[in-house]
Amino acid sequence: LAIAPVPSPPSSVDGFVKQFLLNLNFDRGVALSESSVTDQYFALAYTVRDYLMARWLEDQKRQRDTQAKGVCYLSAEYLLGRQLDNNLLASRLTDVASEAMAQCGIDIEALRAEEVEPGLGNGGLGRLAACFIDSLATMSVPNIGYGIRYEYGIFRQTFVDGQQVEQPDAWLTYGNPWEFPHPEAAQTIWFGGYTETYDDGGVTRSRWIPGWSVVAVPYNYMVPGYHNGRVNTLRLWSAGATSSFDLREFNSGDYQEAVRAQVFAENISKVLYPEDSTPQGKELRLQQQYFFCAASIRDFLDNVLPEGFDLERLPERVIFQLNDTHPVIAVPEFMRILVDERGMEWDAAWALTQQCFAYTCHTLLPEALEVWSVDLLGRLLPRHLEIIYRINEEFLLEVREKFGDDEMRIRNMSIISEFPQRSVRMAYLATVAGAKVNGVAELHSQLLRDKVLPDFSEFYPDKFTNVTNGVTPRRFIRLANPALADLITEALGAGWTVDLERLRGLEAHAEDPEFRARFAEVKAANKRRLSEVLWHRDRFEVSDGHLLDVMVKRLHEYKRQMLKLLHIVTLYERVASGRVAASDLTPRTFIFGAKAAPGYDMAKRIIHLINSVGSVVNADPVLEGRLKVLFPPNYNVTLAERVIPAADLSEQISLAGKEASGTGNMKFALNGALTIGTDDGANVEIRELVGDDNFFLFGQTEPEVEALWARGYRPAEFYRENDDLRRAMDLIASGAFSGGDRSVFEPIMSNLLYDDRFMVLADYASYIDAQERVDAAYQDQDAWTRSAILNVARCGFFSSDRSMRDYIDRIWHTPPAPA
Ligand code: 26W
Repeated sequence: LAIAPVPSPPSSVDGFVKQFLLNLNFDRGVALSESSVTDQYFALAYTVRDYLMARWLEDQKRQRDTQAKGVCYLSAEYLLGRQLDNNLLASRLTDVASEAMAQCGIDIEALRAEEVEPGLGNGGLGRLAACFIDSLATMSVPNIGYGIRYEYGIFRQTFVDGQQVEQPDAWLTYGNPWEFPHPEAAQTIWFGGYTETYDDGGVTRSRWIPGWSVVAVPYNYMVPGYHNGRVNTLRLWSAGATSSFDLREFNSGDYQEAVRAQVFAENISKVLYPEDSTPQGKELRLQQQYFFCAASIRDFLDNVLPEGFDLERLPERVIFQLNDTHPVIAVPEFMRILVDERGMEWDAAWALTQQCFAYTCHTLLPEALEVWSVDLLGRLLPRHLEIIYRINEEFLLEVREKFGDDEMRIRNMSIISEFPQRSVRMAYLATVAGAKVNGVAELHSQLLRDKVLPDFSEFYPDKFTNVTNGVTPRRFIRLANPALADLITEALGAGWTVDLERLRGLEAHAEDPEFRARFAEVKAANKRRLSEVLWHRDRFEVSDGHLLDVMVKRLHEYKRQMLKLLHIVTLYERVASGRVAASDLTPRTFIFGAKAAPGYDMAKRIIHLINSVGSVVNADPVLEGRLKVLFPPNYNVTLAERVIPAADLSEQISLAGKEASGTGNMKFALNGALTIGTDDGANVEIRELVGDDNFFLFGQTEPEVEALWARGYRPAEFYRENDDLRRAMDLIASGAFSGGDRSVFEPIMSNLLYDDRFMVLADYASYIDAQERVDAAYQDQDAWTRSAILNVARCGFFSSDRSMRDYIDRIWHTPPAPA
């Protein structure tokens, strides 16, 4: 392994300056005196890269030499957030870089602000993938993350007259210093065509004659571990045309026709689907899925494995982890390669598949379970459809063997559903193919077994397991909350960042008044810092002394932003009607952050309502400034890193049984916010750990929800019987927040009154009651701070390092890496 010498001693500011100037001059082609902030940002990023490079190359070589078992994480989304700070932190260069930039007369903060975050994900699922690859690198577990290099990530959200307007996220406009394209390693990915049978020495076999192709170009990204010198790889695929110009067409002057193929092919990795929780059956989406799965599987088999590798031993070498159903098409692709291309017997190939794949489910909403119509699949991937049919046929034979000819059961378990149109249930295919199936929190895994896939858990009793989600403490404590990180280090010593259970040590400090005062000062400073960011960004002001009440997550009815809003309107209405004095309100600033899927009308209307209520509430002098509603647009990872450390109260208020896990809930608790939450997802585990005294529980439990549906839920009865609720809803319906227009928000109101799938009205009274407990608790600042410290101390469990250990023990069985 010939690696150029590390440019200079990492600890030396002089060396760093030299390398930075080298990059500025020779890569950007500018002199320092003439350089723009963009030039400086790029040169800084290149410099950080240079320091990581030797490690990266070494780790790739070591992996080739040792062939240790590793994880291929297949995910359509990686919501990475900004890279510069994370990579400085991982490589211990933060201080050196600041000092070096200062010597060059550059404010490093301006360079930090220059980075456009890669928003290659929608929300929880994509951010989870980013946390997991961070933890795997930090734990020195061999891992490649495979995904798609979308040219446009999640849309940029703006508000026009309070309504969401989407702008394209052109994150690559100025280039991307963190990626390494390898066009020479491009692969051809085929689609369409037909299948035919042929005689293979007396055996009839099927083969695929595909119709068209695109190329998949890999882009590699460094994934540095924290302070351990490890650098793993994230490999994202970009689509292009097989041959960029058809010369004949070009010569005949039909330029349009000549570039058509190019444009068509590039569409595949053009844009991230912004739908969240309700997949749309779009052909392009299936193309995206197959595109990155086929490229990744082939890359692993042809380029990562050594030549002549005995495939029978594959389970000793790799596990493909399916992040939800989006990459499940990798299963028939893997079977196709083994059987059609490598000539393996079906049974042997299937046995390998069932050891090499595992599936994580991230939802409970039936409408979010992906299905592909047989019609579409057969057109786009005819051979894969045949393979899926055969997998299903043999699976159903096994079911008959075990349960007899129970036709009802067979129909329920079939990978192919017949209604409303014949289609492939991707979650079922993943469950049959996977060595393990896991949910993402205890409650979710239990509901997955008992409610979503009961027949499967009976058939495969040992297949189902749980791995509760986690978040990386590097990004979400150290980077996002440096003041808290310093306080923790001072109290507990170093080491907690990679061993988060050590936070337990803070329990004792919670009893120390001086420590509490310092903790409270950190929170106050974080609020001031947020206030600056929001002023700079949106001209919002955060008043001193307010309880900061935060609800940030995708906008979805099941998450119940409407419940939060009804609380705000209730407080406002009580004062506006004169029944409560403004001076009796606990001063609160409510912060919302939420993107709605562009086609999700109700969600967009709710955004409009939040903004409309905000405008009225913020302007009405009757409140004496004691309530403020702030809704900064374009909530993303960068903003999350500022909002979460400042929060006092974390809103986790989904209807019980609907939020698979939540991961924002963990980030807030770890940053010393108290949670107001339902018994849902990982809230259940947070509450168990922090204790009832340090958590505001409200709402029905999942069995209570079920019972209410069974009895018959009539939301209008709750409206009629609760005065506060009726007044709040009537105020909205009266047009008080829409300049007298009663029609704009009518669809929201009638939906709540007559449908209310997520039981907002049923949980309202309990929620208001819990918020009154919050107000009361906030009166005693010192006791509140003690609770906040206990939240931090008791949530070490939610490190994604622990999640990785659970995956390793329960699913992957990758041996621990050498120290
Ligand atoms: C485009 C279609 C689509 C459909 C579903 C995109 C994304 C999804 C995901 C299943 C939605 C998602 O992000 N689920 C969230 O996953 C998190 C990580 O496990 C959980 O914490 C959240 O509770 C869950 O909603």
